[in-house]
Amino acid sequence: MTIDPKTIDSLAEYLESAELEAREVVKITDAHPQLTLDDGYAIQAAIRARKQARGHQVAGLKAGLTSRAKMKQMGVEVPVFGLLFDYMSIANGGEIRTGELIHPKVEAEIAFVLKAPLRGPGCHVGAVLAATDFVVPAVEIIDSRYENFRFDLVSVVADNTSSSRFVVGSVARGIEGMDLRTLGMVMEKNGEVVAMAAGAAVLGHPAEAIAQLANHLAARGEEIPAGSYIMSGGATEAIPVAAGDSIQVRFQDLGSVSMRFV
Ligand code: 0L1
Ligand code: MG
Repeated sequence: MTIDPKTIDSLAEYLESAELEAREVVKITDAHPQLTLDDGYAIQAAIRARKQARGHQVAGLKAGLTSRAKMKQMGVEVPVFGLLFDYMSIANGGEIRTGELIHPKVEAEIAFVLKAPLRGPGCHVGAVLAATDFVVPAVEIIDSRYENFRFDLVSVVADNTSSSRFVVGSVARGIEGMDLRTLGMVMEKNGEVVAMAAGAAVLGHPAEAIAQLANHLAARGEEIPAGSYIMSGGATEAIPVAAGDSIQVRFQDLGSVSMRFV
């Protein structure tokens, strides 16, 4: 850690206020170029503590920047991990108020729900599949608090990996007989196809993202608890949306997920 607890708290306040006030800010490494990835995760943990102190609960976990398309789009080489909170969950088919967001983008994801805890180190795709209760289709709405989505790895981790809203579809399926690598997703914006992908776009297999999350948490003495909802990361690049837009993502074998931006 290169910063003291007071600086961690003040950077958490800086980023969380930007989120809650839907206001973009300068990336934190401009003023603090010495920050490390561990510092970024410490700031993210301080944001979690601030939300929990106000009565919010963690509703899930996420891996981000897990596809080549996303890594290329954002100019990074490794995945990141973040938190989803209760107020971020929007019903399938529901409305998302853009006035509460800065510059939202959407991405199609496969989400996992676990029936057993997952603990690293050494967690792998096989262990994730054995611990999976079912998978559900999902769309994540990301909304970096940084100007023009311009950030580095440390800054985006501190900003809770741009978590903002998420929508979960209503078809849940056990993974028996499913090949998540070839599972297709087609995203339509206002009725036009804007992105498509297969599950393998996420680190070769979306379960790999969950394994990497378990290994990341293990290095911090934590595990993924049974019952957790975890988003494996956008298979497609992220698509910008604005008020008036409708998004529908059709998932092979998993139904569809839709929302309207108002
Ligand atoms: O879920 C994601 O892949 C987003 C991670 C953060 C990067 C971004 O805001 O695009
Ligand atoms: Mg995502």
